[in-house]
Amino acid sequence: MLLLSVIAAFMIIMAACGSNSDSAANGGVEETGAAATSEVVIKASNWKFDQPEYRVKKGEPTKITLQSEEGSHGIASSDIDFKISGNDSKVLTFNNAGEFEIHCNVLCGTGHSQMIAKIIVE
Ligand SMILES: [Cu+2]
Repeated sequence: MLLLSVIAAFMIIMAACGSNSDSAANGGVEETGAAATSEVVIKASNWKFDQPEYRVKKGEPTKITLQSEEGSHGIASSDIDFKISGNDSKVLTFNNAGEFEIHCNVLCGTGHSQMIAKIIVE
């Protein structure tokens, strides 16, 4: 009986871990092909993004547009599955609330490492 409950507890823990790792793998970011209900424009220049933080609504398909206004830049994140290069846009749904760092992922010159901002999912 004790053994059974230990096995049951173990399976519950495994199931919980399994569902967590699914959303952790991409940080809860999905590209579903759904029509966007809002848009966030991120403007990049040498060597900054136009805002320190960008806000998106959790669970809403959001069109994220990157405009490289000066120089060639990109955005990536080490927290979530998020990557846009040059002048491009993607419709993404952010399923996890939180603050996620984004940075330039194109070696663009002396200020490259200062090109850091945040996406706030709320
Ligand atoms: Cu850069």
